[in-house]
Amino acid sequence: MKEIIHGQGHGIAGRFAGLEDPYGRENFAKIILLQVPFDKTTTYQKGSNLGPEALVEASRHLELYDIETDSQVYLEGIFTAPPVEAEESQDMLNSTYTRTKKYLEHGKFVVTVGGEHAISFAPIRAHADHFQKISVLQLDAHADLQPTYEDDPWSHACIMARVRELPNVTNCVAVGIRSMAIEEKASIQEANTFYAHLLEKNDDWMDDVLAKLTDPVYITFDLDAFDSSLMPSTGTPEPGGLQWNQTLRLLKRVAQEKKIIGFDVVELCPAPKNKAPDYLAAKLIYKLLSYIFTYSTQRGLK
Ligand SMILES: [Mn+2]
Repeated sequence: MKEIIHGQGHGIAGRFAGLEDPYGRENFAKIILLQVPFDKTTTYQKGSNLGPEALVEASRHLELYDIETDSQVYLEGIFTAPPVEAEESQDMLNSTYTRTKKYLEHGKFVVTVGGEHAISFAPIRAHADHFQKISVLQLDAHADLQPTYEDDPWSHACIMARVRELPNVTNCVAVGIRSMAIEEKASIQEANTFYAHLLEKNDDWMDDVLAKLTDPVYITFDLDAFDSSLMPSTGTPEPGGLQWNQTLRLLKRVAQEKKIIGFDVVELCPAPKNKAPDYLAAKLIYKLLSYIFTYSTQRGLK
C-alpha cells in the first residue's frame, strides 16, 4: 500500500493559517494564538502535548474566506506566539497566566490552544482578573468537577472545580456532558448543565444556555465535546456528542448575543494518519473568530 503524501499548506510553517506579514506579526495582530503543549495528567490516550503543532499545521490548509459571515478574519491579524514550555503544572499555569494577562493588557484577543484541559485554568483566571466578573461556557464530554484526581488538584479532571473557585467567575454553563463519576454528582449544577442526550431533538435548549450566560463570556472548548466519530483524536473520546453544525449554531448565537472575550480549544491528541480532526480543530478556531469579529463589530462592542 502506498503512503499518503500530505501536501504542504500555504504560507509560513509554524504560523496559524501560515499567515505572512503583516497579518502574522505580533505588533500588527489583534489576535494571539497561544500554544500550551502540556500533557501530564491525562489518563487514557496521551499526546495532547502534540496538539498545538498539529492544529497549526492543519490550519495552513484553511481557506481564509468565511462564507457564512462573508468575512476574512485573518485581516485582523493572528500572531502565533511561541509555545509555553513547562514541565510541571504550576510552572505551566504561572507562565500561561502571565503571558495571557500581558496580552490582554495590550488589548489583544487571546486564543489558547492545548494541551490537556488542565491548561485552561490559566487563561480563564487571566481573563477573570482582567475583565472582572466573567461567565464561562464549557463545551465538554466530561464534567471535570473532581475535587482532586489521583492526588492532583490540577488534573484535567478537576479543571472546572478549580475554575468555580475563582472569585471573578460568576457563572459556569456546561454543554455536551455525557460521562462523569458519581463523586461529581454532588457538585453538578443541574440548572447550568446541558447533558448531551437532551440536546438532540431541536435547538430550543440554546435559548436556556444564552439566558444563563452573563456578559462577558469566556469559552473553554474541550474537543471531546464533539461526537467521537467527528473527533476521535482526543484523550478520552466519547460517543453521543455534539455535531459540527449544531455546535456552530450555538457558537454563532453566543457571538451574536453576548460579548465573547476569549476562548481556548484543548485536548487535541493528533493521530498520525487521520488529519481530519486536526483540521476540524483549526477550522473551529477560525469559525469562532469569524463569528466573534463579525458580530462584535456589528454590535459596536469593539
Ligand atoms: Mn474536559
